[in-house]
Amino acid sequence: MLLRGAQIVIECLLEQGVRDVFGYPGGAVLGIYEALHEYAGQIRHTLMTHEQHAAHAADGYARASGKVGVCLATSGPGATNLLTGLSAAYMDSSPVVAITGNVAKAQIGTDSFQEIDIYGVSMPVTKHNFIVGDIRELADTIRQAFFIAASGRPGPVLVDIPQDIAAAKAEFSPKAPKAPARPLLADALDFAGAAFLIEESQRPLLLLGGGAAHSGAEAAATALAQKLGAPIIQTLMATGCCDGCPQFAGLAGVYGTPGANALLEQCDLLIAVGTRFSDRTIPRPKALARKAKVLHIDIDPAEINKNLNADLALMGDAREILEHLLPLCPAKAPGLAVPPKARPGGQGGQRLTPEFLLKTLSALAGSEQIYTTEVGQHQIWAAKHLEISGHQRFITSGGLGAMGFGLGAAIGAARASGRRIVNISGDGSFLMNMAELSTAAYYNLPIIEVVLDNRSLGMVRQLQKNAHLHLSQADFDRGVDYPALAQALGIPGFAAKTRQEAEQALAQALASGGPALIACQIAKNQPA
Ligand SMILES: Cc1ncc(C[n+]2csc(CCOP(=O)(O)OP(=O)(O)O)c2C)c(N)n1
Repeated sequence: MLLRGAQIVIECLLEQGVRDVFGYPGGAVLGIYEALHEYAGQIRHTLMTHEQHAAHAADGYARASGKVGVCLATSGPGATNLLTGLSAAYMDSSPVVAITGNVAKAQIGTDSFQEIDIYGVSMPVTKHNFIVGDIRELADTIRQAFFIAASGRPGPVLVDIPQDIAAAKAEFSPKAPKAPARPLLADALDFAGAAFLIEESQRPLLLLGGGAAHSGAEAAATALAQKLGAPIIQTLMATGCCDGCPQFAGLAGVYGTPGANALLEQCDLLIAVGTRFSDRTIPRPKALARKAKVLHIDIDPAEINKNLNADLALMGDAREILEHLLPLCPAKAPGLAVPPKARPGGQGGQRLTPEFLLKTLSALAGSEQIYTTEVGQHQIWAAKHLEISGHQRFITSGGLGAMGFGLGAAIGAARASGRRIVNISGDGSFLMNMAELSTAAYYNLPIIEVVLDNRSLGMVRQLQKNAHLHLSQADFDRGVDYPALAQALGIPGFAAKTRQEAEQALAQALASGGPALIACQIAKNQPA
């Protein structure tokens, strides 16, 4: 059939099974928005308040559903606004396809209105990107973008479509979507070597990263840890993966628990699954590498020996590799004891503390709860104190650490799952993206925004204090009435200063089913 480029875009999205798009219109995407209107009822467009959050929403959608998330923006400022969101998806290996409009081909390179070389600018923060120069290539380019985003180690892909390509006509014939490429798989020799390393070890330890969470390796990792009598520790990206497992020993790294970090020092074999060994997880790689052998399991060959040298690597999907490895490994007597979990919870007398709040939330939340977070101390408290089990999920910006991520991701996750989302925020992060509450309100999304109000950019404050610097621009008390602000946006707002008020507000907000905000006043000085 003969279709306009913009219609071909929508046909290709439908072909890929896309039913949700997060975006913001503008001149260079008028054609695509026109086509969206023509196809209304087949694709649901969520109009965000900022393109950055459209990219975060696509990312949150992908993480909550396992499918590719899609965002759409106009040329120039619309496209550049996507970049932080794409960077977050890139660093956390989340499959996103971003579609941007651009000025007409003839205007490219003339400094025309809202013209930006988004192809050039997005190159370092996307897995791959395209600019479509010929209408006949449009459909296959979009298909390729989905294939690349979801294959191997997932990531964001950008497709830039000049305005005249969206307006031009071409023949379109549907094609079945191509399944993502199967990851590399380690061979029998690699597995034999890994089994030997494990057999030789006295004190094995499992470290799970985002790749383990992404591939659904929880059960296989738990089974392996139990067979080897080995504790499991995790990076921020794997939060919630193995919370319920008796072998689970907490968060590793800079903000990790002392118990988990001590295990890193004591182990003689580190079985690292789907982690890139970021500096936040392994701040002193040399100290660790001297003590322990490293068996690195990862889908991306570029990760092997990048930040930490591996004695052996098994390349492939984390779950598949662990499932293959399990029967090859000998059962072992425990070498390292699992330290008691550091979850104080009850401390602080009657004061409202993050621990109390997050534990209470965990107790009240149902088995389908999805948590998202912004970035700061509240993010670390959430990772440490939320009790995540079963189908519950934890979605956070681990690599880029982008304040503003959470509420956008919550909107995407709500669209993907229909489940209730609780976004854990700080007051600084909330002030960065609060306009997005109007999106939650407008679409009546089941999102509860929990603002941990410490009247400061707490994590910056903590860094300044730890480095004996002056407290510079880290404290602010703008006297914002958060509940009133929520009400102005059309959603219920609660203020909690005491434990009792927090408990009541959480219960009411959780019961309401719709969007809500709870502002919880907590102390300024509490470290993450
Ligand atoms: C977009 C962005 N700008 C700046 C930072 C640096 N930064 C990291 S944590 C933080 C403070 C966050 O404050 P808040 O949201 O109130 O959380 P808290 O640490 O107080 O829990 C800042 C400014 C960042 N991560 N992202």
